[in-house]
Amino acid sequence: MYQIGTTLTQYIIEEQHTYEGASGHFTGLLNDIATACKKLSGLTRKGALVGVLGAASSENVQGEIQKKMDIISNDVFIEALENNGHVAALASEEMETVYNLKEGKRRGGYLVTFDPLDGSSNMDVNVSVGTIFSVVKAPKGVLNPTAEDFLLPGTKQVAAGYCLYGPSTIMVITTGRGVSMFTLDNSCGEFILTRDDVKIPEDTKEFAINTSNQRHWEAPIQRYIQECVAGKEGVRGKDFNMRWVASMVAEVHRILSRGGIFMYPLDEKMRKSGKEGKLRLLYEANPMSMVIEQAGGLASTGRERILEMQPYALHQRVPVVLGSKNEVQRVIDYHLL
Ligand code: P6P
Repeated sequence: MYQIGTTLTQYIIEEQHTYEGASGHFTGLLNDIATACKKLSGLTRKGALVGVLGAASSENVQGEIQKKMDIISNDVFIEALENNGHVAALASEEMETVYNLKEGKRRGGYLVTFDPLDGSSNMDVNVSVGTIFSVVKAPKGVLNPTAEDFLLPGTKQVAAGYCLYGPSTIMVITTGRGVSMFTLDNSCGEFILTRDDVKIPEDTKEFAINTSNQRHWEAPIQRYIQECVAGKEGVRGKDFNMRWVASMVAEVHRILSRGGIFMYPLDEKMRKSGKEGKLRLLYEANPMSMVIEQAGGLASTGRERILEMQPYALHQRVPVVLGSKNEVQRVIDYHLL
């Protein structure tokens, strides 16, 4: 446990001292990620003032029209991470293939996968967006890692987290020893520790799902949501509230802050189009699942633990049910019936 008010820089350096023989590369990498998030916080705040809103003229690998900020934020992340010798390669929602470092740039011991601006369509309507990142160890002695090197189960992540660009800019990090939250103090440009060892309430009265897809849901999800909506007159015996921000970072942060369950399940419409879910495994589901589990929650596809899945593709999609332990377990149990 660190004292509230500790800066992220101090926190990371102290953490380094607890790892025997630490090289400092991990420390440097987390600081580079923080630098990228500070820059993105400034850009997202300015929005239209710097002409970063609206669509670019390109599509990403998902077939989604890229927003100008998607491309700008991807470039900001690459520029912050490729120059200091802490990473061996990068992968992103916004790039079809692995980003190998330019000739002559020092390679480091980590691979970073990121969604530079998750929920970016919310930028145009001034609703919170965020960055999600996942860190694994790079293969030793490989100058240019390939996509295969990124395809590790989520249990192999050495760090994961997100940065939420909302009324405050809040960075949430886990290195496998609990979850810490840092709020950006714009007056000094430092992330300040505002919550440490975060724990999610095991029960909740709040669910998050895009109910416009209801007619496509599978039976276990139909049942779970119908019971929530039935409220205290139904089998649950209590009323529920619903939230849907369409920005996973905002939903997860709410759950970390006060509990809840977030679901983007597989549905019949996805099945018919050959999709395995909406959210991406490597740079949305895995990092968020590590954060949620480190805070005492659960993260499942409904049928298996997300962190134990063996990825087969960089941009693989996966169903997601995560949040308060007892609610997620109930959804898992409904899938077993
Ligand atoms: P829908 C944003 O595009 C995202 O990947 C997540 O951040 C968010 O939870 C979800 O998709 C929103 O999906 O179908 O509501 O637009």
